[in-house]
Amino acid sequence: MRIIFLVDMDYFFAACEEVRRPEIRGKPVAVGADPKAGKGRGVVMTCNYEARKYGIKSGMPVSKAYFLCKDCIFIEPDFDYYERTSGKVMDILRGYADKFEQVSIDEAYLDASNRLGSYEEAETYAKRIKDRIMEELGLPCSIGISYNKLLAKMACQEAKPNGIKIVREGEGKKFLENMDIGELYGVGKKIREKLEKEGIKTIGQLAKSNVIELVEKFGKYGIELYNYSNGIDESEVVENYEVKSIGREYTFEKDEADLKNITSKYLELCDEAIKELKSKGFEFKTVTIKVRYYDFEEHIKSTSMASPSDSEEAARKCISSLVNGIEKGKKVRKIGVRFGGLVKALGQKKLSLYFS
Ligand code: TTP
Ligand code: MG
Repeated sequence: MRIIFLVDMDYFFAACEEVRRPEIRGKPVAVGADPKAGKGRGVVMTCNYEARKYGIKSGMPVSKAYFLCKDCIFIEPDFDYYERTSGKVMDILRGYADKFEQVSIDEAYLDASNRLGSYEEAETYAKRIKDRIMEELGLPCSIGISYNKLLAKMACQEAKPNGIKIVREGEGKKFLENMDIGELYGVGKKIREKLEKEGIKTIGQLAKSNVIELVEKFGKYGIELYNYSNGIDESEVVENYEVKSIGREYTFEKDEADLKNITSKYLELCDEAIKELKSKGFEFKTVTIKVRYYDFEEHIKSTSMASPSDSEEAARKCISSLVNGIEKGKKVRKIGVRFGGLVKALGQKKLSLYFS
Protein backbone atom coordinates (compact mmCIF):
# COMPACT_ATOMS: atom_id res chain seq x y z
CA MET A 1 0.00 0.00 0.00
CA ARG A 2 1.31 3.42 -0.94
CA ILE A 3 0.84 6.28 1.52
CA ILE A 4 1.56 9.65 -0.02
CA PHE A 5 1.30 13.08 1.57
CA LEU A 6 1.04 16.42 -0.14
CA VAL A 7 1.97 19.19 2.25
CA ASP A 8 1.09 22.73 1.13
CA MET A 9 1.72 25.76 3.30
CA ASP A 10 -1.29 27.99 3.95
CA TYR A 11 -1.22 31.53 2.51
CA PHE A 12 2.54 31.13 2.49
CA PHE A 13 4.08 34.57 1.78
CA ALA A 14 1.51 36.31 3.97
CA ALA A 15 1.97 33.71 6.74
CA CYS A 16 5.73 34.37 6.65
CA GLU A 17 4.99 38.07 7.16
CA GLU A 18 2.71 37.32 10.11
CA VAL A 19 5.53 35.43 11.78
CA ARG A 20 7.86 38.39 11.84
CA ARG A 21 5.14 40.98 12.37
CA PRO A 22 2.77 39.47 14.93
CA GLU A 23 0.87 42.75 15.18
CA ILE A 24 -0.73 42.14 11.77
CA ARG A 25 -2.21 38.78 12.79
CA GLY A 26 -5.97 38.58 12.61
CA LYS A 27 -6.11 41.51 10.20
CA PRO A 28 -6.47 41.26 6.42
CA VAL A 29 -3.00 41.07 4.87
CA ALA A 30 -1.97 40.89 1.21
CA VAL A 31 1.52 40.48 -0.22
CA GLY A 32 2.06 42.33 -3.49
CA ALA A 33 2.77 45.71 -4.97
CA ASP A 34 1.86 48.91 -3.16
CA PRO A 35 -1.77 49.68 -4.18
CA LYS A 36 -1.11 53.45 -3.88
CA ALA A 37 -4.67 54.17 -2.75
CA GLY A 38 -6.10 52.32 -5.75
CA LYS A 39 -3.76 53.78 -8.36
CA GLY A 40 -0.98 51.24 -7.95
CA ARG A 41 -0.10 48.63 -10.55
CA GLY A 42 0.89 45.01 -10.06
CA VAL A 43 -0.91 42.07 -8.54
CA VAL A 44 -1.59 40.37 -5.25
CA MET A 45 0.75 37.40 -4.84
CA THR A 46 -1.18 35.96 -1.97
CA CYS A 47 -3.21 37.06 1.02
CA ASN A 48 -4.24 35.64 4.36
CA TYR A 49 -7.66 34.11 4.94
CA GLU A 50 -8.99 37.30 6.57
CA ALA A 51 -8.31 39.13 3.29
CA ARG A 52 -9.85 36.26 1.29
CA LYS A 53 -13.14 36.92 3.10
CA TYR A 54 -13.31 40.19 1.16
CA GLY A 55 -12.81 38.40 -2.16
CA ILE A 56 -9.11 39.24 -2.47
CA LYS A 57 -7.05 36.50 -4.13
CA SER A 58 -3.73 35.67 -5.83
CA GLY A 59 -3.28 37.26 -9.22
CA MET A 60 -5.79 40.05 -8.63
CA PRO A 61 -4.65 43.61 -9.44
CA VAL A 62 -3.71 45.37 -6.21
CA SER A 63 -5.91 48.32 -7.21
CA LYS A 64 -8.95 46.02 -7.19
CA ALA A 65 -7.89 44.43 -3.90
CA TYR A 66 -7.60 47.88 -2.38
CA PHE A 67 -11.18 48.73 -3.30
CA LEU A 68 -12.44 45.40 -1.96
CA CYS A 69 -10.87 46.10 1.43
CA LYS A 70 -9.36 49.48 2.16
CA ASP A 71 -8.18 48.33 5.58
CA CYS A 72 -6.15 45.52 4.11
CA ILE A 73 -2.45 45.70 4.98
CA PHE A 74 -0.37 45.50 1.79
CA ILE A 75 3.19 44.27 2.12
CA GLU A 76 5.79 44.32 -0.63
CA PRO A 77 7.31 40.87 -1.20
CA ASP A 78 10.61 39.83 0.31
CA PHE A 79 11.52 36.77 -1.76
CA ASP A 80 14.80 36.08 -0.01
CA TYR A 81 12.98 35.75 3.27
CA TYR A 82 10.30 33.47 1.79
CA GLU A 83 12.92 31.28 0.15
CA ARG A 84 14.90 31.00 3.37
CA THR A 85 11.72 30.06 5.23
CA SER A 86 10.79 27.58 2.51
CA GLY A 87 14.22 25.96 2.93
CA LYS A 88 13.53 25.46 6.65
CA VAL A 89 10.10 23.96 5.93
CA MET A 90 11.55 21.59 3.35
CA ASP A 91 14.35 20.53 5.71
CA ILE A 92 11.76 19.50 8.28
CA LEU A 93 9.54 17.72 5.75
CA ARG A 94 12.40 15.77 4.21
CA GLY A 95 12.95 14.05 7.57
CA TYR A 96 9.45 12.56 7.42
CA ALA A 97 9.77 10.94 4.00
CA ASP A 98 11.24 7.83 2.42
CA LYS A 99 11.00 9.68 -0.86
CA PHE A 100 10.68 13.44 -1.05
CA GLU A 101 9.75 15.75 -3.91
CA GLN A 102 9.52 19.52 -3.59
CA VAL A 103 7.12 20.85 -6.23
CA SER A 104 7.06 24.57 -5.50
CA ILE A 105 8.25 27.06 -2.92
CA ASP A 106 5.62 25.94 -0.42
CA GLU A 107 4.59 22.45 -1.47
CA ALA A 108 6.09 18.94 -1.38
CA TYR A 109 5.14 15.30 -1.80
CA LEU A 110 6.26 12.79 0.82
CA ASP A 111 6.11 9.05 0.27
CA ALA A 112 6.12 7.46 3.72
CA SER A 113 4.79 4.02 2.73
CA ASN A 114 7.65 2.13 4.38
CA ARG A 115 7.07 3.80 7.74
CA LEU A 116 3.32 3.52 8.06
CA GLY A 117 0.94 0.58 8.20
CA SER A 118 -2.45 2.27 8.03
CA TYR A 119 -4.25 5.50 7.31
CA GLU A 120 -4.89 5.91 11.05
CA GLU A 121 -1.13 5.96 11.60
CA ALA A 122 -0.81 8.31 8.66
CA GLU A 123 -3.20 10.76 10.25
CA THR A 124 -1.27 10.84 13.52
CA TYR A 125 1.92 11.23 11.52
CA ALA A 126 0.44 14.19 9.60
CA LYS A 127 -0.58 15.85 12.87
CA ARG A 128 2.99 15.47 14.09
CA ILE A 129 4.30 17.12 10.93
CA LYS A 130 1.85 20.00 11.27
CA ASP A 131 2.68 20.51 14.95
CA ARG A 132 6.39 20.46 14.29
CA ILE A 133 6.19 23.12 11.55
CA MET A 134 3.94 25.25 13.72
CA GLU A 135 6.18 24.93 16.78
CA GLU A 136 9.45 25.52 14.99
CA LEU A 137 8.42 28.06 12.39
CA GLY A 138 5.01 29.35 13.47
CA LEU A 139 3.49 28.47 10.10
CA PRO A 140 0.24 26.65 9.30
CA CYS A 141 -0.05 24.08 6.54
CA SER A 142 -2.53 21.62 5.13
CA ILE A 143 -1.94 17.98 4.31
CA GLY A 144 -3.65 15.67 1.83
CA ILE A 145 -3.06 11.93 2.28
CA SER A 146 -3.86 9.22 -0.23
CA TYR A 147 -2.54 6.27 -2.22
CA ASN A 148 -1.38 8.42 -5.12
CA LYS A 149 -0.05 11.90 -5.82
CA LEU A 150 -3.10 13.13 -7.70
CA LEU A 151 -5.49 12.33 -4.87
CA ALA A 152 -3.09 13.56 -2.17
CA LYS A 153 -2.92 16.89 -3.99
CA MET A 154 -6.66 17.18 -4.43
CA ALA A 155 -7.28 16.07 -0.86
CA CYS A 156 -4.98 18.85 0.32
CA GLN A 157 -7.13 21.44 -1.43
CA GLU A 158 -10.11 20.13 0.55
CA ALA A 159 -8.10 20.19 3.77
CA LYS A 160 -7.37 23.90 3.48
CA PRO A 161 -6.93 25.86 5.65
CA ASN A 162 -4.92 24.24 8.41
CA GLY A 163 -6.41 20.76 8.02
CA ILE A 164 -5.81 17.14 7.11
CA LYS A 165 -7.86 15.18 4.58
CA ILE A 166 -7.49 11.48 3.84
CA VAL A 167 -8.73 9.69 0.71
CA ARG A 168 -8.45 5.96 1.35
CA GLU A 169 -8.01 3.20 -1.17
CA GLY A 170 -11.29 2.58 -2.94
CA GLU A 171 -12.59 6.07 -2.15
CA GLY A 172 -10.85 7.99 -4.94
CA LYS A 173 -13.60 7.90 -7.54
CA LYS A 174 -16.29 8.88 -5.08
CA PHE A 175 -14.15 11.69 -3.70
CA LEU A 176 -13.80 13.25 -7.16
CA GLU A 177 -17.21 12.43 -8.61
CA ASN A 178 -19.19 15.57 -7.86
CA MET A 179 -16.38 18.07 -8.20
CA ASP A 180 -16.46 20.65 -10.94
CA ILE A 181 -14.35 19.55 -13.92
CA GLY A 182 -12.13 22.62 -13.49
CA GLU A 183 -10.98 21.28 -10.12
CA LEU A 184 -9.26 18.30 -11.73
CA TYR A 185 -5.48 18.42 -11.76
CA GLY A 186 -4.34 19.07 -15.34
CA VAL A 187 -7.55 20.73 -16.49
CA GLY A 188 -6.91 24.34 -17.44
CA LYS A 189 -9.22 26.89 -18.95
CA LYS A 190 -9.06 25.63 -22.53
CA ILE A 191 -9.62 21.97 -21.70
CA ARG A 192 -12.40 22.93 -19.38
CA GLU A 193 -14.17 24.93 -22.08
CA LYS A 194 -13.83 22.08 -24.54
CA LEU A 195 -15.18 19.53 -22.07
CA GLU A 196 -18.05 21.76 -21.05
CA LYS A 197 -19.05 22.10 -24.69
CA GLU A 198 -19.40 18.32 -24.71
CA GLY A 199 -21.68 18.58 -21.68
CA ILE A 200 -19.01 17.33 -19.27
CA LYS A 201 -19.26 19.49 -16.19
CA THR A 202 -18.20 17.22 -13.35
CA ILE A 203 -15.21 14.93 -12.84
CA GLY A 204 -17.65 12.02 -12.51
CA GLN A 205 -19.01 12.70 -16.00
CA LEU A 206 -15.49 12.72 -17.42
CA ALA A 207 -14.76 9.42 -15.65
CA LYS A 208 -17.70 7.85 -17.44
CA SER A 209 -16.90 9.25 -20.87
CA ASN A 210 -15.46 7.29 -23.77
CA VAL A 211 -11.67 7.19 -23.58
CA ILE A 212 -11.28 6.74 -27.34
CA GLU A 213 -13.26 9.91 -27.97
CA LEU A 214 -11.09 11.71 -25.43
CA VAL A 215 -7.96 10.64 -27.28
CA GLU A 216 -9.48 11.87 -30.53
CA LYS A 217 -10.03 15.28 -28.94
CA PHE A 218 -6.98 15.66 -26.74
CA GLY A 219 -4.40 13.30 -28.18
CA LYS A 220 -2.42 11.19 -25.73
CA TYR A 221 -3.33 13.58 -22.97
CA GLY A 222 -6.90 12.25 -23.24
CA ILE A 223 -5.75 9.04 -21.54
CA GLU A 224 -4.20 10.97 -18.70
CA LEU A 225 -7.38 13.01 -18.23
CA TYR A 226 -9.44 9.85 -18.22
CA ASN A 227 -7.17 8.23 -15.64
CA TYR A 228 -7.10 11.33 -13.44
CA SER A 229 -10.88 11.59 -13.49
CA ASN A 230 -10.99 7.98 -12.26
CA GLY A 231 -8.53 8.78 -9.50
CA ILE A 232 -5.73 6.81 -11.18
CA ASP A 233 -2.15 8.09 -11.03
CA GLU A 234 0.78 5.69 -10.95
CA SER A 235 3.51 8.35 -10.92
CA GLU A 236 6.15 8.05 -8.22
CA VAL A 237 7.37 10.62 -5.74
CA VAL A 238 10.74 11.53 -7.22
CA GLU A 239 13.54 13.22 -5.44
CA ASN A 240 14.47 16.38 -7.35
CA TYR A 241 17.40 18.65 -7.04
CA GLU A 242 16.59 21.90 -5.37
CA VAL A 243 15.99 24.84 -7.64
CA LYS A 244 14.41 27.86 -6.05
CA SER A 245 15.05 30.52 -8.59
CA ILE A 246 16.93 30.99 -11.82
CA GLY A 247 18.68 34.22 -12.67
CA ARG A 248 21.45 36.00 -14.50
CA GLU A 249 23.61 39.01 -13.66
CA TYR A 250 25.77 41.30 -15.73
CA THR A 251 28.31 43.96 -14.86
CA PHE A 252 28.90 46.64 -17.47
CA GLU A 253 32.51 47.14 -18.42
CA LYS A 254 31.94 50.87 -18.23
CA ASP A 255 29.11 52.37 -16.20
CA GLU A 256 26.17 52.67 -18.58
CA ALA A 257 23.63 55.51 -18.62
CA ASP A 258 21.83 54.82 -21.88
CA LEU A 259 18.50 53.24 -20.97
CA LYS A 260 18.19 51.65 -24.39
CA ASN A 261 21.42 49.72 -23.93
CA ILE A 262 20.52 48.84 -20.36
CA THR A 263 17.10 47.56 -21.42
CA SER A 264 18.48 45.41 -24.19
CA LYS A 265 20.96 43.84 -21.77
CA TYR A 266 18.13 43.08 -19.36
CA LEU A 267 16.24 41.35 -22.16
CA GLU A 268 19.32 39.35 -23.11
CA LEU A 269 19.66 38.14 -19.50
CA CYS A 270 15.92 37.39 -19.51
CA ASP A 271 16.20 35.19 -22.60
CA GLU A 272 19.16 33.28 -21.19
CA ALA A 273 17.44 32.64 -17.87
CA ILE A 274 14.20 31.54 -19.56
CA LYS A 275 16.15 29.13 -21.71
CA GLU A 276 17.63 27.51 -18.61
CA LEU A 277 14.25 27.50 -16.86
CA LYS A 278 12.58 25.75 -19.81
CA SER A 279 15.34 23.21 -20.17
CA LYS A 280 14.79 22.24 -16.53
CA GLY A 281 11.03 21.98 -17.00
CA PHE A 282 10.05 24.87 -14.73
CA GLU A 283 7.54 27.66 -14.86
CA PHE A 284 7.93 30.92 -12.96
CA LYS A 285 5.50 32.96 -10.91
CA THR A 286 7.64 35.95 -10.07
CA VAL A 287 10.01 38.18 -11.98
CA THR A 288 12.58 40.34 -10.23
CA ILE A 289 15.07 42.82 -11.62
CA LYS A 290 17.99 44.32 -9.80
CA VAL A 291 19.93 47.46 -10.61
CA ARG A 292 23.10 48.65 -8.96
CA TYR A 293 24.11 52.22 -9.79
CA TYR A 294 27.68 53.50 -10.04
CA ASP A 295 27.44 54.77 -6.42
CA PHE A 296 26.49 51.25 -5.21
CA GLU A 297 22.93 52.22 -4.49
CA GLU A 298 20.88 49.14 -5.29
CA HIS A 299 17.20 48.69 -6.14
CA ILE A 300 15.12 45.58 -6.56
CA LYS A 301 11.74 45.48 -8.27
CA SER A 302 9.39 42.55 -8.62
CA THR A 303 6.18 41.56 -10.22
CA SER A 304 4.09 38.43 -10.10
CA MET A 305 2.21 36.47 -12.74
CA ALA A 306 -1.47 35.60 -12.42
CA SER A 307 -0.51 31.99 -13.11
CA PRO A 308 2.80 30.17 -13.65
CA SER A 309 4.36 30.61 -17.07
CA ASP A 310 7.47 29.79 -19.04
CA SER A 311 6.68 32.18 -21.86
CA GLU A 312 9.59 34.25 -23.10
CA GLU A 313 7.18 36.89 -24.31
CA ALA A 314 5.46 37.21 -20.92
CA ALA A 315 8.85 37.36 -19.19
CA ARG A 316 10.09 40.08 -21.53
CA LYS A 317 6.93 42.08 -21.00
CA CYS A 318 7.32 41.94 -17.20
CA ILE A 319 10.96 42.93 -17.44
CA SER A 320 10.26 45.83 -19.78
CA SER A 321 7.64 47.24 -17.44
CA LEU A 322 9.94 46.84 -14.42
CA VAL A 323 12.81 48.52 -16.28
CA ASN A 324 10.53 51.51 -16.83
CA GLY A 325 10.96 52.30 -13.16
CA ILE A 326 14.72 52.73 -13.43
CA GLU A 327 16.03 56.21 -12.83
CA LYS A 328 16.77 57.75 -16.20
CA GLY A 329 20.23 59.09 -16.89
CA LYS A 330 21.80 57.63 -13.74
CA LYS A 331 24.85 55.52 -14.45
CA VAL A 332 24.36 51.81 -13.93
CA ARG A 333 27.10 49.39 -12.94
CA LYS A 334 25.41 46.05 -12.57
CA ILE A 335 22.04 44.51 -13.43
CA GLY A 336 20.29 41.24 -12.69
CA VAL A 337 17.19 39.31 -13.64
CA ARG A 338 15.66 36.54 -11.55
CA PHE A 339 12.69 34.21 -12.00
CA GLY A 340 11.28 32.82 -8.78
CA GLY A 341 8.30 30.95 -7.37
CA LEU A 342 9.35 28.09 -9.62
CA VAL A 343 7.01 25.19 -10.13
CA LYS A 344 7.41 22.09 -12.23
CA ALA A 345 5.49 22.48 -15.47
CA LEU A 346 2.45 20.24 -15.11
CA GLY A 347 -0.18 18.86 -17.47
CA GLN A 348 -0.88 22.36 -18.67
CA LYS A 349 2.42 22.33 -20.46
CA LYS A 350 1.71 19.14 -22.27
CA LEU A 351 -1.61 20.58 -23.33
CA SER A 352 0.08 23.33 -25.25
CA LEU A 353 1.18 20.60 -27.65
CA TYR A 354 -2.42 20.05 -28.58
CA PHE A 355 -3.74 23.60 -28.49
CA SER A 356 -1.40 26.09 -29.97
P1 TTP B 1 -0.03 28.75 -3.20
O1 TTP B 1 0.32 27.55 -2.40
O2 TTP B 1 -0.78 28.56 -4.48
O3 TTP B 1 -0.91 29.76 -2.33
P2 TTP B 1 -0.79 30.16 -0.80
O4 TTP B 1 0.20 29.30 -0.07
O5 TTP B 1 -0.54 31.62 -0.70
O6 TTP B 1 -2.25 29.90 -0.26
P3 TTP B 1 -2.97 28.50 0.00
O7 TTP B 1 -3.32 28.52 1.46
O8 TTP B 1 -4.19 28.54 -0.86
O9 TTP B 1 -2.02 27.42 -0.37
O10 TTP B 1 1.28 29.56 -3.57
C1 TTP B 1 2.42 29.62 -2.72
C2 TTP B 1 3.06 31.00 -2.79
O11 TTP B 1 3.42 31.31 -4.13
C3 TTP B 1 2.13 32.12 -2.35
O12 TTP B 1 2.15 32.34 -0.95
C4 TTP B 1 2.65 33.29 -3.13
C5 TTP B 1 3.23 32.71 -4.38
N1 TTP B 1 2.29 32.94 -5.50
C6 TTP B 1 2.53 34.02 -6.34
O13 TTP B 1 3.49 34.75 -6.19
N2 TTP B 1 1.63 34.25 -7.36
C7 TTP B 1 0.51 33.47 -7.56
O14 TTP B 1 -0.27 33.72 -8.50
C8 TTP B 1 0.29 32.36 -6.68
C9 TTP B 1 -0.92 31.47 -6.85
C10 TTP B 1 1.21 32.14 -5.66
MG1 MG C 1 0.22 27.21 -0.33
